[in-house]
Amino acid sequence: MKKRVFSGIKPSGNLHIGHYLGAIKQWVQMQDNYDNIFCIVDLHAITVPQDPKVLKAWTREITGLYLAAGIDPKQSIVFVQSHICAHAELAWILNCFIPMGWMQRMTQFKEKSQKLKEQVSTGLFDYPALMAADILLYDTDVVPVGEDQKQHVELARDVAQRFNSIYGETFKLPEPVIPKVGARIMGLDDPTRKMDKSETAPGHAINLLDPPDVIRSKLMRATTDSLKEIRFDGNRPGVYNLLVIYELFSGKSRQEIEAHFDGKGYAALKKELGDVVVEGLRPLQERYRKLTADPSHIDSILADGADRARPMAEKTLALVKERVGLG
Ligand code: AQP
Repeated sequence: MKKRVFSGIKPSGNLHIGHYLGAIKQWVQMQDNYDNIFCIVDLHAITVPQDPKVLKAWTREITGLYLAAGIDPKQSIVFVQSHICAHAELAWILNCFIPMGWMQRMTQFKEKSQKLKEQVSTGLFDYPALMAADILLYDTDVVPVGEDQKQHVELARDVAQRFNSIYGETFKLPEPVIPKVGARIMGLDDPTRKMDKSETAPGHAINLLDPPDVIRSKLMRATTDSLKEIRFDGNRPGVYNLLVIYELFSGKSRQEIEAHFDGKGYAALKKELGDVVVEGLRPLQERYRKLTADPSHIDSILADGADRARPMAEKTLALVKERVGLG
């Protein structure tokens, strides 16, 4: 029996290279060795305001990008979270087992609520309960995520343990898997902050569907520092971030990269980085255009994915309701 992977992305903006290097690339690499479920988590997206038409369009765009990046819908289940009611239903039940103190410790809520102030929704606070439901419904073993999501996966594990200790073995305990390199790709304009899809500053992120000239010009404007040497030095966040992106797209070792750029300046680094990123994204962009030429193709993949995932989710939910005494 293969171990099960569950992961997802919110359709709340353009996917960027942080999503690719921190999440999707890992999913593709792990695909053959695991039993995979990849979700487009639209219920999570509405924790902040969304335009309904744009939300639907992003849901389909992200599905196309999963497939273009190499997720095979025959091998892996790909579906939309809101197509399976069990996610919202289990989230409500888990809410009743998660102490407020656990939720109040979640750093992502603290950061996001500072920006939104009194407009912040209860749904955003409750985000980790819904994410725990997503993971626990499918007997998930492994959750590949970027560093920012580790705390949420740990909460899913804690609530599973708590529920199991009250009602007996019900949920499998999931483990987060964080990539060694690329777990936190930083903004090009401000390398002290995570590359973020809700950040709209034009030089912040390289989106997966950006044309080559846009990619090159964003990189040429990326923040560096006033030093000269091109080295993997975590204390120089701008240059370090560019080198990590270069490392992940080129597949070269850090030693090779430092030797290659020895004596060269930042303009050369940015230019060559532009070349590797453009070439790295070219096949994905070409596949995306082919896959989305017929929009009904994406919809039929999502319908099939929901049909395959639903019985698993409903089985877990029925067991939970029985244990709790509902119905
Ligand atoms: N910059 C990043 N570096 C590495 N991994 C990243 N991920 C996101 N940004 C980076 C990983 O991608 C997966 C899906 O992310 P998500 O959609 O759940 O949330 P997000 O994109 O991280 O949300 P944002 O950027 O904060 O956008 P909004 O403002 O729309 O909510 C996760 O595994 C994440 O770690």
